[in-house]
Amino acid sequence: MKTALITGITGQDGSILAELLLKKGYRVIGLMRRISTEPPYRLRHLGLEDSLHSGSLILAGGDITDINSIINLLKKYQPDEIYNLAAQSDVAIAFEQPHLTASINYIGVLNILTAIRALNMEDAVRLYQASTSEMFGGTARELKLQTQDEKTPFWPLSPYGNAKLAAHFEVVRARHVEHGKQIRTACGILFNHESELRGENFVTRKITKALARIKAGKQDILYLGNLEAKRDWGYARDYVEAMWQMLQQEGPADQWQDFVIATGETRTVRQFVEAACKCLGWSIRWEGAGNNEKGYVDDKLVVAVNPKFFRPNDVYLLCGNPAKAKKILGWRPKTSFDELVAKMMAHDLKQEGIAVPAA
Ligand code: NAP
Ligand code: G4F
Repeated sequence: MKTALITGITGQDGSILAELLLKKGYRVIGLMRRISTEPPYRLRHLGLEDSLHSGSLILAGGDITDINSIINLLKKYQPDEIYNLAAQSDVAIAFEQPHLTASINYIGVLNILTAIRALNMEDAVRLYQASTSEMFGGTARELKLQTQDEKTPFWPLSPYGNAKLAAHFEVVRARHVEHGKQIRTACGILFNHESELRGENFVTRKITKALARIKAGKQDILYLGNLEAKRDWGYARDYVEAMWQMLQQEGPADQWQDFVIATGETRTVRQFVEAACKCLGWSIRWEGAGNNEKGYVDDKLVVAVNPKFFRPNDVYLLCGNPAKAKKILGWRPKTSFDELVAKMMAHDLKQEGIAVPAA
């Protein structure tokens, strides 16, 4: 039985990856901060409590910024694979808390690499790093690139992107060490991926949750920031498959590779709102522009812009080209944009007690 360590197990990706690895027969160890709710609601939602009781899923207390937590975990559980998903993953918060973001998103990775080396585990372990399309940041605007792939230059525009880029290069460097032991590492440069378990602070879930509440008569208006931003949105369940596939690479460490994981399609935040409204049978009519733009359903105001949700710098266009992942890993997204929105909308309607017609 293989053992996998997941940092960030209480998050969207960590919980869905845990479910996948348990199905594959792994013993899964999850690093969990003491401040997380217990048992974590996403793991409960996925019905993983039995795995906790049987011991195939173990939640171990610790913090990625505390190197002792990592050393103790590696010593105790001797994982074959480490998935480093722990992060301060909210880009807007990163502008307000850049030091905390750097500490979790960059120093956290250094802690893992240092612990692997200190315990002489370089040959025994494989490391997945959650890199991000935010590292491409301004490439569309500055370099006029309409899609991004593994060869696209990085141009981060946020403290989040900066910290993730530093971590990315640290992890890439670990497999190219010239004098010393190399570690088998892979970075997944994942574009935005969402699900029913997406944090409510991210725009897609904020939209589906608010529209369901508006439908239920519990909320009047959904306030958003930049409606023009374009993102390449995929389904998280498809994306965790790619994480696992990346760690099944063969050959010596310096031949391991990083992969862009994306759908290859991009849409504005405004289009996401329209698609979510369509699931409710609503047709939204936009009036005004910029800070005064408003969305009406019939004559009811449903969406308005609030400048407090604008960021000091925003990434205007992300659209990944997953051709390399398709060719080498055989990975491709299974869930379409419309299916993704429908799944999220149906989940949030159900949470509001609204019956969803069978598809
Ligand atoms: P998420 O839902 O925000 O989950 C983040 C996880 O990190 C949570 O389990 C959180 O624990 C944990 N964490 C935060 N600080 C920690 C610390 N100091 N020590 C230990 N754990 C800590 O994020 P996600 O959407 O699943 O994303 C997973 C990873 O992929 C992140 O690294 C993110 O940056 C990256 N990524 C995400 C996307 C995307 O679109 N979802 C795209 C590209 C890359 P608590 O429950 O205690 O807060
Ligand atoms: O949903 P978002 O907060 O996601 P963002 O910033 O793209 O970051 C997510 O994806 C990254 C991968 O590209 C991950 F690395 C990262 O961890 C995270 O998972 O915002 C998407 C877009 C932005 O342009 C934002 O300005 O939506 C725009 N937006 C407009 N109104 C809003 C809002 N975003 C949020 N969160 N809230 C709003 O009201």
